[in-house]
Amino acid sequence: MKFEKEKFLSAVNDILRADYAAEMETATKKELYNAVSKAAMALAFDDWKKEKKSDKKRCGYFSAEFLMGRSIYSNLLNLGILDGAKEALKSIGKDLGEFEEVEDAALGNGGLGRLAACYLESAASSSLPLDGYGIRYRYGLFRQTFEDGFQHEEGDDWLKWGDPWSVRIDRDAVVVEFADQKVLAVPYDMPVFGYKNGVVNTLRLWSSEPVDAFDFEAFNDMKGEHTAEENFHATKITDVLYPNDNTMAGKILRLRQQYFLVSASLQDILAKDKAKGRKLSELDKYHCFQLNDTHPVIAIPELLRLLKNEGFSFEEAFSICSKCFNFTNHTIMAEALEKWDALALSDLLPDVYQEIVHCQERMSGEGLDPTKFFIIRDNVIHMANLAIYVAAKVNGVAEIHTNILKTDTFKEWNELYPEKFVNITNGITPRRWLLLNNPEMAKEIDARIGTEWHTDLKKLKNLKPYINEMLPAFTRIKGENKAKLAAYIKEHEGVEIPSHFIFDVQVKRLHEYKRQLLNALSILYFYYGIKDGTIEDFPPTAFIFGAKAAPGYYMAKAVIKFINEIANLVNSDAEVAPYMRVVFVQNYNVSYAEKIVCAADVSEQISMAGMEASGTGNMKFMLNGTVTLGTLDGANVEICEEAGRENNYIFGATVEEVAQVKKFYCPREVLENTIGLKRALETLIDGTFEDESGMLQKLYESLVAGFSPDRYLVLYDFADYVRVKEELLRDYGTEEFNKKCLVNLASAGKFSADRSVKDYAKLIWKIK
Ligand code: 26Q
Repeated sequence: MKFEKEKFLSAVNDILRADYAAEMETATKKELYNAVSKAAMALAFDDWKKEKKSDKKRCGYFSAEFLMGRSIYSNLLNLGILDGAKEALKSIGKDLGEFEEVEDAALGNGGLGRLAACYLESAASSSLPLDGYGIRYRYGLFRQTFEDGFQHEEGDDWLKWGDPWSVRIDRDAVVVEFADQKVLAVPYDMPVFGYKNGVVNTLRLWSSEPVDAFDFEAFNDMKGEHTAEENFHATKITDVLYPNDNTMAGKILRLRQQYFLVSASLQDILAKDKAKGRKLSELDKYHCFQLNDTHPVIAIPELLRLLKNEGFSFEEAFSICSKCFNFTNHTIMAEALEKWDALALSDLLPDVYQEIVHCQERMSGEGLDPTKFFIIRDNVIHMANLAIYVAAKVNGVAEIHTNILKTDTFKEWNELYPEKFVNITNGITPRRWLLLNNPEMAKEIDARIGTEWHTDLKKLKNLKPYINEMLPAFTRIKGENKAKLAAYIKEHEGVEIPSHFIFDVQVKRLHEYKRQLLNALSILYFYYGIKDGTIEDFPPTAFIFGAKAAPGYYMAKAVIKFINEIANLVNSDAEVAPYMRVVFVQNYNVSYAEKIVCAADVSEQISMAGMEASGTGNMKFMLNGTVTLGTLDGANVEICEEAGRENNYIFGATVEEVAQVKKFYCPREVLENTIGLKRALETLIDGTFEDESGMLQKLYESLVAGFSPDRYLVLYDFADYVRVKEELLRDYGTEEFNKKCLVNLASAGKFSADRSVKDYAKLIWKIK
């Protein structure tokens, strides 16, 4: 896009005058942010209109979560006007960097939601017609603080700065009906800009409102006084994102959210097709729908219901659905596979429930063994099974994960429908995760191999001949990024990290299977080793954590408390100060990740093998030239295939070993036989840390007591972890180590989300 500075500034000024009765000189930061954003958006309006009118087959990505982060910088980058806008603002004495105060749109919990955001950007950048459909939560993922080491949650008022990147489209509002309430679904459209290609797709987020702000019927019936209450119930549906990650809450309000999202989206899509004169019997010619995990799977019976209302028979409607829907699974954890109580669902959505029953009957009618294949059993509806039965394709998100789905989790289904199951390894957008977060590194790459890698990440391999020559620039820039992160951490967390320390990072949601506890115990092991002299010349290392725990997840919160206690112990000990620091950053989110990922020396990806479906943080670190310290789990396996196992630090039980070990696992035995482990573990109960809450005690018990102690083999993998970790830390700083970092960067091509969405387009969506 051609950028004309004067024209742009004058557009900004016009918006300031019209919307805020302000001008450049007098506008507040917030007003300026809104005006700059709106002016940029206006530049792409024609492209957006073109896309919205196009007749191509489109895919709808149905997702309860879109973890978009901050939009302004990535949007300006993709519009090709980031530098122009920076210059223009500078010329009037303003700094684009000040918009770093703008809140993230944290409309997602973690990996699954961020993946959806990356896919939207990559599809637009690859000129693929993909639109997102989601929920415009009034409050996104909670804001986290620590008080006395405990996590506290506050509401996330992400709209504080306004929402200039959305447009409310009242004319597209639809009514969504539950047995006990009717609400209005109002869409807010966010443009999704392709990278410098003139493509603008749409993320449509639905907001719930009362059907009539002032309900005349109720008023006439002399029931006017109920209106306020009805308002409250209506807006409540899209009030807040459920803060669970990989666990199931089973709350009815969540079911309302899910149905609200899919019903509004499908009604909207069908109405537009009808207005265009398209035949609904040919729905699959114009649309397909990707169901992002089980959360939007209720779209299947909803489309059946809508099509039957249009006069189709069940079989006709079923046939359409089986061509339109596809399903992605992101987790093998049984707790996270959505299940609904049949009675509750039939109470709330009787007609939808009937369609689920019809699916079940259809399945039985096919003579399938009901002990293996069921949708409803013991009055519980299994949404994953419904999705697999109806969907055209089912995919896992990394090779190893898809294999586990096929041979274990959904083994029977795979035997029944082997052609349904496919793998699409996850990816990340290289625009946000290298160009934008690490611009100096990007420039060094450009200088050597040109800019093609911006949209064809495989081209990074052309860096390989330059690795030796690029090492000084690489280490210099990494060093600068580390200094910047250290300053930010000092300001926001109050912890001093010398930037020559090794930055060893574990950032991701807090979950037992991700084993932040293993990392924590290793830190104590090193700490006591340094103190008692059994570990000499420990390489100075800062252990950096970032993670939110679901508010109701007791063990996860206990781990946060434990690590904060370790941080206190270590950071206030002058004797170890030359060797280590520990910091748990507060409110880890997308924007924090952008700062951390480009400054890390070690990427901790240490889940118990078989548990992490893919991971995408691992890819972000790799792309920024960071070695992985990890297990052979999720996409770590493919990272090693691409970059070479010798260039990463792999430890621990493999999936096969995990299965063997679990047969006769005795953690107490491991504890007795692992040097240094007991000392670290017993800090949980020996008074090293105050434990008024009893949380640390419970953490200890989870590892050694009860029916299935140490479910995630923390103790089992400890010795190997510590061994490989120490090896890594001792390698740090050598030329060989720096080369490993760059080999990782140069080998990250496979993990572009551009590749992922193209795989989806070809194998599943059949769109161009
Ligand atoms: C389910 C029911 C009720 C309440 C909440 C949920 C729920 C919410 C979020 C279940 C799961 C999630 C999120 C799962 C998730 O983020 N999975 C991650 O997906 C990434 C993208 O594919 C993978 O890289 C990660 O490995 C996987 O953990």
